[in-house]
Amino acid sequence: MRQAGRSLPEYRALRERYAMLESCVTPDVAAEITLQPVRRHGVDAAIFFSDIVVPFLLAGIDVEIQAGVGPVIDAPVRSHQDLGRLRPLERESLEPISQAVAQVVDELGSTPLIAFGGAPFTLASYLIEGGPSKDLANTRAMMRDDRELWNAVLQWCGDITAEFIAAQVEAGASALQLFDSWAGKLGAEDYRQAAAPHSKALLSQLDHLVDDSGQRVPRIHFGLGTGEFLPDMLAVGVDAIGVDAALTLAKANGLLGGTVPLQGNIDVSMLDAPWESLRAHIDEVLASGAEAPGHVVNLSHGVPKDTDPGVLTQIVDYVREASS
Ligand code: 1CP
Repeated sequence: MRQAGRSLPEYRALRERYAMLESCVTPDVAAEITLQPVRRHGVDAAIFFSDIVVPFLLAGIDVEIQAGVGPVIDAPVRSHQDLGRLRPLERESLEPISQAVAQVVDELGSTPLIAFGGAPFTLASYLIEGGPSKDLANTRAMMRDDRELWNAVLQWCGDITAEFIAAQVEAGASALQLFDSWAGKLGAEDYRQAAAPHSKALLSQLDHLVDDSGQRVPRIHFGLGTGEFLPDMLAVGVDAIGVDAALTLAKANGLLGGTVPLQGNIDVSMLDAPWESLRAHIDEVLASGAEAPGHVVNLSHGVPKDTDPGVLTQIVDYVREASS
C-alpha cells in the first residue's frame, strides 16, 4: 500500500537527497526505495515506488509533491482552452520507469512486483483542483456542468496512465493495481456514469498485457468508501478488489457475490494500538477474509509516516504464522 516505505529510516535518509518526484524518475533511487520495505519486512510482493501523478510529470505538466501536502499543480485544468496543455505521454519519457522496474524485478527474483496507476477520476481530481481537496468541488462542478470537457480530461488521464502501467508491466511487473482512492466522494450513480467508463477504457488499453502462459496480467482495484458500488468497481474489468477499513472483508465478499479474491484490510488506525488489540484485529481480518475466494492480506490504506516499522514486520510475521 502507498507509503509503506515512508516509515523507514533508510527511506528518510535517501529522501534527504532527492525531492519526491525526482526520486521517482531516478531509476537507482526508485528501485532502492521499492526494495527497502521488502528487505525489511519480508513481504510476499512489492509495489513499485512511484506516484499516480508521475505520468503528469512525464507528460510535461508542472507538478510537484509537497511534503505534508501531496501533489500540487500550479496551473490546474479547468477550461477547454486548458486542454491544449495536455500532451500525449511519449514512450521515451517512460524510460526511467522501465529502467527502475527492470532493476527491481532483477533484484526481487521470485518475489512479484505490483505495477500501479491512478484511475482517471482520482487522477483528474488533482489536475482539476490543483492539489489535494476534501470535497473536490471544482471536479464535481466540471462533471456536472461540462461533460464534454470532463470526458476529455478523464480520457487524457486514462491514456497517460495506461502508458505508465504498460511500461511497468512490460519491464517485468506481474500484477497491476488501479487506485481510485477518491471514488467514494462520488455517489454511486455518478460513479457509474461519469467515472467507471473511463476506468474501463483505461483497462481495455491493457488487455494485451499477458504473462508467459498467455494469461491476462491480474488486476486489483481499490477505492476508499466505495462499499455501495463495489460491484461497479469490479465490472470495469478487474480480477480482485482492495477493501478499505469501512467494510469487513466478509461484507465486501457478500456485496461482490463471493466471486473474486479480496485485498485488505488491516486498519491503519490500529497500527499504534497495543499488540494484543492489534493482534485481535488481525485475527478478525483473517477470519473475515477466509470467506472470500482468496485473500491477499494488506493494510486498509497508506501507512502513516510515524508508524513504528517494527510493528509492520511483526504483522507480516504474525500473518505468515497464522495463515500457514
Ligand atoms: O508504498 C509506496 O511507496 C508505493 C508507492 C505509492 C503509491 C502506490 C506512492 C508513493 N503513492 C502511491 C499512490 C497514490 N498517490 C495514491 C493512491 C493510493 C492511496 O490512496 O494511497 C494517491 C491518492 C496519491 C497521491 C498522493 N501522493 C498523496 C495523497 C494526497 C491527498 O490527496 O491526500 C500523497 C501524500 C502523495 C505523496 C506520496 N506518494 C508516495 C509516497 C511515499 C508519498 C509521501 C512522500 C513523503 O512524504 O515521503
